[in-house]
This record gives sequence, C-alpha cells and structure tokens, in this order.
Amino acid sequence: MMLDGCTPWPAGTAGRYRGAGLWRGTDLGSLPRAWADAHGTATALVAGPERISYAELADRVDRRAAGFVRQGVRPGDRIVLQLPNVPQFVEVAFALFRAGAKPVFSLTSHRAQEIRHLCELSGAAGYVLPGLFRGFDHTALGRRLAAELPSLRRVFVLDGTGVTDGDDLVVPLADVDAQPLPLPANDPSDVAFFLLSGGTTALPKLIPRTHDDYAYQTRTVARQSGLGPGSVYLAALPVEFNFTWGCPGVVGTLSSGGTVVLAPDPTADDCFRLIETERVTLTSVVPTVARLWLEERPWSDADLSSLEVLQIGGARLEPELAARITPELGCRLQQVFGMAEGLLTMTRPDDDPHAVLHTQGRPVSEADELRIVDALGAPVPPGGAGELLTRGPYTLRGYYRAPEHNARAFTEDGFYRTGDLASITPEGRLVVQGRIKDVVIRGGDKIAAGEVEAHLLAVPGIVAAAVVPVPDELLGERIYAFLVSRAEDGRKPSLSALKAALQERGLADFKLPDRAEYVPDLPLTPLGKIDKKVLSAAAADPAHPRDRWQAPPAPADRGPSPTVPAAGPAPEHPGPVRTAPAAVAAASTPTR
Ligand code: J2J
Repeated sequence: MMLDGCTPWPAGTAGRYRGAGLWRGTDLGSLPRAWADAHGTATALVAGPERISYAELADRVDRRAAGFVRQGVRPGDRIVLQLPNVPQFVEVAFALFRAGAKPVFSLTSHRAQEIRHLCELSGAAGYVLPGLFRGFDHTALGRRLAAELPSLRRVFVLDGTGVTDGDDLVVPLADVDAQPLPLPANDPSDVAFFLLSGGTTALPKLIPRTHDDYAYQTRTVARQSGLGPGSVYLAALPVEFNFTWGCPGVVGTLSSGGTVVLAPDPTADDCFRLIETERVTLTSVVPTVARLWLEERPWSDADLSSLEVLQIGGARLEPELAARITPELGCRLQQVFGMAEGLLTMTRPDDDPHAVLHTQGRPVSEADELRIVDALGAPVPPGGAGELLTRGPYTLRGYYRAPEHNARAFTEDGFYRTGDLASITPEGRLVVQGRIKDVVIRGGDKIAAGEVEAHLLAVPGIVAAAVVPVPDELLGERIYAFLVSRAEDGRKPSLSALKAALQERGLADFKLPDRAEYVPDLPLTPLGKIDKKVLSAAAADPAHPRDRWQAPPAPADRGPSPTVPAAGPAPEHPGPVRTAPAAVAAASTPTR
C-alpha cells in the first residue's frame, strides 16, 4: 500500500517491472544491516577524522531507529531532514527508513519560507536540523514552526544549539539513541522518502520515491559505473541532491561495498585534499564546480591520480569545458543528465569521445521510455528537437498531494513532462537543447521563476515581476528580474533592498535576484502571457530596446509584442538597477 497522496504505478506496469527483476522487493531500511553482513569491517563513511565501518554504521542506524521510535516517531510519519554533509545525515535517513518514517530531503540553504512549506505540504511530524549552521539559527526557526504547526511534534538538533533541559519539543539529535528494537519491514512498493522538485511552480513540489524504485536506480547506476569494494566516492555536492545521494552516489557506493567520503564543501581546496588523502576514485559535480576546479588545478600540487571518473550533470555542460576535463584533471568525464523525478541518462566508458563531449548519454534502464514531442504533444520526426517526456521504473507517476499540478505535468498514459528540450541521436543518446520550463539553473541550483516572482510582487509598490535566466560564464545562468513599480512615492527599491525584503520574507539566499531592472511595462505574447523570450533576450543584451518591447530578432516574424498596459501614468524609466556580481567565492558555491 502506498502512502495517501501518492500515485502508484498501474498494477500491470508494476507487475512487469517485478517480473523483469527490476523491482526486487528491497526495503531501504534493511540495507545497512545487509551491507554490514557483507562488508563488516570495511570503511563505509569518512568525514573529517571520523571513519565509520559498515558494522558501526548498521549499529548506529539500529540505535537511532529505536531512538526515533522512543521519541514518538511512528510508521508513515513525514520528517523534514535538513543536515549538511555529515555522517548523521546517512544515519538518520536510514534510521527513519528503518522506523517506517519518511524523510523529506531539504537543503541546508532553505529558510522559513521553504521549510514552512515543506512541513505544511508533508504534514511533517518532525524536523531534523543542524542547529547553528553558516550563521543561521535553524533551531529558532524549528521552534517557531512547531508553535505554528500542530502536526510538528518534535525538532531534533544536530549541534544542540537552543536545546534546554526538560524540553520535549526540541531535543538533541545525540539523544536519539536507544537499545535496538525489532521493527517491522517496510512494504517495498511504499514511499521511502521525498525529494524536492527543481520546480516550475510558485511552491516547490515533493517527489515520492519508493523503496523498490530507488533501490533499482542506485543498483543499476552502481553496476554501470563499475563500482565495487575498492571504489571511493567523494560526496562533493550536498548529499540530499539526488545526484549525490543515488546516482550512484552515497547509496550506490554503499550498496557496492565501497567507501563514501563526505566533503564539507565542493571547493577545490577541500575536494582536492580529500581526493589525494582518501584516494577517491569517483565524484560528481555540477558544471560550475567543474569550472572552478579547472581554474584551481594549476595552483594546486594535490595528487589527483586516483580519480578515475568525474561525473558532471545538473546543468548544461559547455563542450569547451567538457573537453578540458581529461587533459587537465587526468580522469574520465561522464556526462549525467538527471532529475529528482527519476530519469537518468549517462555517457558510458566505451562511448566514443565525441559522444562523451557532446551528448548526455543513454538512459540507465532498458525500461526507460523516452518521447520527444512538439508543442501540441505530437511526436517529432526522429532526431528532431522537442519536449522530453519519460516514464519508467524509477520515474514518478505523480507529485505528492498535487492532483491539479499532476494533471498538467503528466500525460494520460503516465509520461512525465520534463520541461526539457532535447533530441535523440540515431544511437539513442540524449542531447539536451534547452528547456521550456520556467526555471533558472544557477550553478546547478534550480530556481522556479514563479516562486521568486510571487515574493517580488509582495514588495510594496511592485505591480508586475518577471524572472528570467541571464547567461553567466561561471554560474551558467543568473537570476534577472524585470519589475514594474507603481509606488506612490515614485521610489523603486534598489537591488539590495529587494534582496533584503525577500530575505526578510524567509526566502533562501540562492533564490535572490542577481539583477533587477525596472521597466515601464512587461511584454506579452499574442496569448496575453508575459513574453519571457523577449525578456530573456533583453536581459542578455542591454542594447535591446525597453521602451517599446520587441520580439528577439531571429525566428520571430510576428512583429512587436503587445505590452502589459500601464495602470496609471508610466513612471520615468530609471534604467537598469545593477550591482557588481557577488564575490565569486560566495556566488559559486552551489547550495544543493
Ligand atoms: C542540462 N540540464 C540538466 C544536464 C540536469 C543526476 C544529475 C542531475 C540531477 C538534477 C539529478 C542536466 N544538462 N546534464 O537529479 O540524479 C536539468 C534539467 C533537469 C533538471 C533536474 C541526478 N542535468 N539538468 O539536476 O532535479 O532541466 O536533478 O530537468 O535538481 O536539471 O534537476 P534536479
């Protein structure tokens, strides 16, 4: 039985996946003990000076699972899990699986807006948080939310910040520790945990992942990546990112008897040192991080010779950058196209060099079904570009508790509309061409334009807002906001005032606009929607006229776009509001 609010695969399809041996009835909660039985004294996790064997990891998971049960966590409870790259993330995730509870993976950069939404949407009974992390007091946020949300019964704090004696609401995570209990197994077809969608809507969606589907994904990717007991995987990006957690990532490496090394940050400094000292063989990064590593390489004397494969995915990889990986880092490049919703494609060791540099490879499962369709949903001729639709044994059939959104995001026959534009080569390799979804991909972080727009519209005086990506050499894209202001006093908040207002509203920092420009009005498409193509062209080209919006030159032959009529007298055009780009170091650390 699947948790309410989730969409199961149709019974016939599920039967086929089982019959073909793809879904094998694995309970993720049982894995640490099975791994310990197979690899007992081998090192499972390394974090700073700490080295944890498989046997120790399984013991900790058992003790923490019993601890959560003692703290009142019940099977089916949703628990928001917000921890950095520390062993406790892995222990807590598996302990919650063991206890039949369902972690909701959140980013450490999430603030009040995101966490409140995740707690409300999931009806979370608990919230596991870091305490004081990178200057932000998560415990205070947890306390506030628990006071507001009756379903939130417990807050667990990693570093003990803000914990007081005798408080049963806010407890130290260290206290989640008890004599192991016999606990019932999970139904493998049930939801094991929730990933966060990169999102296209004003409010982020939750992706239910089942025990069976995730076990299949990680096992398959680990096998295709040639992982074994000698493999050492560096978790350079945040562990809660699907790429880091299961592609093959943490779960795939542990399933293969290898060692997972947790990096506190994806910086070249930290990661090069760890690659050298731990003899890392595989790691995964977004293109922005790869670019920073390449820049640092000539200045570092670290020995990276153990590194066999660098997986790069999460955002478009420029061929120029792709071509530098092997000569400059001395390892093989593997391109990965993936999504928390499911589908993964990867280049393979035996692919020819052209395919590795210029394609995102083939789907990881024979049972993945891919379709490329035009704007009306009709298949495009072979090789043509269109929207990528997909379904398969590890791709969701519906977001959690989102029936209306699901009706749009899926076809009637269960294909997920990815919002990505792609083509497929005659050899069956995916080539990502762009996207039609309203998302900015900033250094690998996904930002739903609609979410930022909704917050900008709440700033006094702003009557229209449109957020578009603007190309950026380091981050790939930055967040550009076009704004129409009708403030009575004629004032237009500066970029820093806008950022402060959004932060005040509790929005995560990585979603704050990098640029803001006031315009008299916004261009509209013939159907009356805001014309983001025109705005993207304008964001990329300061010379693009703003007073009378014009369609971008190329294929447009439809004449100037109509504009949003100005309500009241058009304000004087103040010109773009800009600030210098944030310091490269700060701006370039992906937050997920
Ligand atoms: C262009 N765009 C890409 C690529 C993802 C492995 C790798 C990545 C993710 C991920 C993941 C891209 N080139 N190589 O979960 O397991 C964009 C697409 C896609 C969206 C999904 C994994 N790889 N993208 O990035 O859920 O637009 O997952 O739909 O965060 O990232 O984002 P997300």
